[in-house]
Amino acid sequence: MQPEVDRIAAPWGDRTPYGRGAVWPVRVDSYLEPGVTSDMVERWVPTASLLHSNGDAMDVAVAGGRIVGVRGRPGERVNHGRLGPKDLFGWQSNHASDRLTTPLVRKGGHLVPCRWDTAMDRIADRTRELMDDSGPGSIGFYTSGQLFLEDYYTLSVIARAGIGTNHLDGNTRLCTATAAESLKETFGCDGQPASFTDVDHADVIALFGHNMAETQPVLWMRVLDRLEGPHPPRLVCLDPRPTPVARCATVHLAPRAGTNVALLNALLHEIIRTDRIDRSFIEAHTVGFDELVEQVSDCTPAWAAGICDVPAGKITEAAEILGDTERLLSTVLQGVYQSHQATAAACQVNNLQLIRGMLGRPGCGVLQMNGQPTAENTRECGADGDLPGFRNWENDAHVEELARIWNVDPSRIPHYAPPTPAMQIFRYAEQGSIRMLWISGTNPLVSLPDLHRIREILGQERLFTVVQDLYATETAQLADVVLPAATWAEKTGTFTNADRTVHLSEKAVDPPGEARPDLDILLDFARRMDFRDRDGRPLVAWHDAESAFEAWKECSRGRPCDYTGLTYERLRRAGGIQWPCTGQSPDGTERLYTDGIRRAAPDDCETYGRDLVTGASVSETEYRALNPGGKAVLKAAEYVPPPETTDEKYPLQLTTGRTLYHFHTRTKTGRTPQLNRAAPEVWVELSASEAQRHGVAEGDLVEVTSPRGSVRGRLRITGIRDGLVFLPFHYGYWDTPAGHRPGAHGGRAANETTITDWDPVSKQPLFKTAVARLTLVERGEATACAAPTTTASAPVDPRHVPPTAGGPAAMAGQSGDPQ
Ligand SMILES: Nc1nc2c(c(=O)[nH]1)N[C@H]1C(S)=C(S)[C@@H](COP(=O)(O)OP(=O)(O)OC[C@H]3O[C@@H](n4cnc5c(=O)[nH]c(N)nc54)[C@H](O)[C@@H]3O)O[C@H]1N2
Ligand SMILES: Nc1nc2c(c(=O)[nH]1)N[C@H]1C(S)=C(S)[C@@H](COP(=O)(O)OP(=O)(O)OC[C@H]3O[C@@H](n4cnc5c(=O)[nH]c(N)nc54)[C@H](O)[C@@H]3O)O[C@H]1N2
Ligand SMILES: [Mo]
Repeated sequence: MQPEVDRIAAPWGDRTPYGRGAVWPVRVDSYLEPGVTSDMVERWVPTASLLHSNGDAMDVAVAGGRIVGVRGRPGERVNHGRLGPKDLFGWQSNHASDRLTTPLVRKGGHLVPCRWDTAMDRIADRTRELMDDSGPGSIGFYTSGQLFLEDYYTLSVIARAGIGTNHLDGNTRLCTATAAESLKETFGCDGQPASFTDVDHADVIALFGHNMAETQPVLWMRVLDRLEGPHPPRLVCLDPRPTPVARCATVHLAPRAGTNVALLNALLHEIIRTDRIDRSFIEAHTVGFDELVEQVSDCTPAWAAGICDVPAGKITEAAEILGDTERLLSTVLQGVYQSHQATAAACQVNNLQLIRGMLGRPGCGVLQMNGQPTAENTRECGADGDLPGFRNWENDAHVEELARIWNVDPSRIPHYAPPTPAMQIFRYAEQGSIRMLWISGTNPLVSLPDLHRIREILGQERLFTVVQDLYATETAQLADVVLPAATWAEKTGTFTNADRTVHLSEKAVDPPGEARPDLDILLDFARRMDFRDRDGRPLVAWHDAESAFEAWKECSRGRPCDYTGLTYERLRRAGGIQWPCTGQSPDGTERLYTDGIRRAAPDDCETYGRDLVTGASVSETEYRALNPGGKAVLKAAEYVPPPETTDEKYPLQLTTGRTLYHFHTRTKTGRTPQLNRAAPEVWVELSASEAQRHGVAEGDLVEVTSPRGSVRGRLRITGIRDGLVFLPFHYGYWDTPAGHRPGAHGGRAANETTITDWDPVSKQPLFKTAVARLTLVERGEATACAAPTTTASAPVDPRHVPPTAGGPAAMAGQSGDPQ
């Protein structure tokens, strides 16, 4: 192993191969800012990464009251010391010179600095006024997957029992709503079945619409190390782009965007036809097998080949690999969740695991992945469209239990209808029934679909908006009140990664200026509003992160996400622990469903489910008849074509997504020199033959236009499937170079082009299936496209494109186990 590596040029660092069932070797990655050596570090403060859902555990180096670097924690189950490029460099954005340092209020059309009292009073006054005049339904909250558990739980209590509004959701609706929904539909309840350690044991790893190499680089290092060791696993990849995952796959299926269900139904068809199924498992643990067999009976590989434009032989080959293995691990992410028929497709992956009996054993399971670092907590705490503790809003006993915990009357917790999904909250704001929207830790003016519309909604005079963020984002600039938040390493709290690992993240340094932890802001609001329980005591009875955590533990007791065995002290000593963690399982729980399905019984389940094609609710009576014994439900779905189809005017399919070096709307990674230099500007991906058809070449400035709007960027010719154009969605307008203006012809944000539409089951917006046309704006001549060359955007012809590298500024340490 080299002691130092340019982690922009080599994002995954050096290999430490290991064999099946062995322990993944330790490699400690570290980065200290120039001029700082480890003997100058005064303290190392434990936390985990807040720039993806992997939960990479790390120590923050502090010197002179500042963060000066990070290093991976060798003893942690998730990363064994490794860090990804965003983990290594991204903390520098904490120190950006344009952090918000005071609250701002709108005066005469401008945002001007003010005191905390002024800002908070303005919010509390408006809340009271609206509650009196229009009722709690006029107030909405749109939160995040990037705050901490303690923040979400507090917000959930404030919104649901304090104000009594049903309009509370997270940007998790754009992110992991389908993960949650597919787990509810199949297993009756949210909760990740598998564990990251399943990578150590699997013989086949199938990645469905998941570019793990770029979006969970440390988990991908684990896969790469297995691929180089004895008995390597085979990979199956379903993705229309030549991602690093696709390049390592034994079979890469690159379907037409929006056709996942057709492909998955054909895979199920083949596995059933060739009798590669586990009949005793199906019998013991599932219902619905006959309906599934019926649904996929005509879905031959030849049929799917016509729909997906994938050779039938490749589908058969994939089915053989998936069907023959003894240890199958599947992962699912946005290529499924944000594509057409999201929940229907995600459920077919669950079905694949179930009919093969691949669940609850080492190497066998499904990871319906999370994306954001704390999305799991948004879901658990009910700061999204769920009740806290995965409780069922239609089950009166669940609502009563919650009311008992909060000591309020059950009627105070809205449960007359399902909690309002984010896209509907924006719709209500558009129509004028929601008059106040409190946005925390998310930047909808870049991340929501169809930005033209979102700009109009948030720009309305009659809508009072509060934005709680670190920077003056595109969204903050339209707010009535802006609250400066402290973030990761400036505040204490817990969060939970995609395989249920809970980490404690400790405060390492003070926030800049008057910025305050999100929890303090919420507690301040609760105090000003004077919310009371039914005995007249404060509804929110906690005062800091640890006491909020203790309150949450009681709410989680007996639920699938049981935290009662955890304390801050235990997390401090042991590092990450997987929930459920109770008196009976003090060390946490590696896998769910090791001895059968546990949470699908009608009295226990989180939902009675929905029809996968129409989204129509299944009634309690129907569910009791379908699944009296609380087994897993094999839910079948027919393929239906995507809502937008290509035509003469819009001949290309359009999809959007991520690159390794940036996080979302770039508020952090755009302020990190090493990361921003690696991918400084928006680009457009097209295949070589499609480029030829359009008469455009690498480096040309092109415009991508959909029925909603357009984006301008330089062309990168890659191995993406023909007929598809890809835009990264990271680029907004806060650091716009000349020529890119919001809403103007040729914007910079991919969401100028995306559609206002969502999955009927999970209500997750469709970011990955639309149509567009592409036109030449200006020849590139000698100008190169700045898209990364190390990732899915690698050029097919690298000759005239400078390779992505970080140089001396990106050299990071890597070493074996220090002990
Ligand atoms: N570097 C980086 N890492 C991140 C993030 C980030 O912004 N940057 N964000 C985090 C978050 S919040 C999330 S949600 C995750 C997302 O992580 P991923 O889901 O891995 O990332 P995406 O790029 O959104 O989409 C994955 C793939 O879906 C493919 N795809 C598009 N349309 C279709 C389709 O119709 N069918 C199939 N099968 N595939 C399709 C795309 O080609 C793309 O490669 O990443 C997390 N990690
Ligand atoms: N076209 C297209 N659009 C997409 C996607 C796609 O693939 N394609 N993916 C979707 C997905 S999966 C996601 S998750 C969303 C992400 O979309 P957003 O949530 O809008 O993206 P971020 O840039 O992460 O916004 C988080 C905001 O919170 C602020 N923040 C960070 N830490 C803290 C904190 O501790 N406290 C507070 N108060 N604020 C903080 C950041 O500065 C930033 O402004 O985008 C979605 N939009
Ligand atoms: Mo996400």
